[in-house]
Amino acid sequence: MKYAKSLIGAVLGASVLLSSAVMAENHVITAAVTAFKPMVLKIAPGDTVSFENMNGHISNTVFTNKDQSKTEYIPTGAEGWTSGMGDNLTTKPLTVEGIYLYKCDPHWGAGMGGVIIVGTPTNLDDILATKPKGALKRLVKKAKKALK
Ligand SMILES: [Cu+2]
Repeated sequence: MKYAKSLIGAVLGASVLLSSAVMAENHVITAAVTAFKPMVLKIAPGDTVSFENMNGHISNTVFTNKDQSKTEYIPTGAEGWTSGMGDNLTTKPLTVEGIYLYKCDPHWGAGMGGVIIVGTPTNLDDILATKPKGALKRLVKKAKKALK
């Protein structure tokens, strides 16, 4: 009896996993010269994102500050990513809701970065509280505009 119950549980669990896997979508962001297109992408929790045409580019959620410390502008509990130079990358399912900022290291000076908004932008105030400057400020502005 106990065995039967756990078996039913396992089957139910597997079918829930399967249905969420079927519903999850993959979205494509294409690197073009010194821009990611689309620059702002809104997706549902559990979706994945593929970065394509990445020859000469990097997709990186780790930002280096002036004092060489590192900051990730992603929701608490989320996992960021850093692609290899020139590598196309597909993220793991982005399950934690919020705003994810990323940049291309070689072209960050030209403002090459992007915004992925997963579900509800839970960390918008946290990001604004860091008083972003320069290209980062521009990214946050785009995010806010997309949320209106
Ligand atoms: Cu680039």
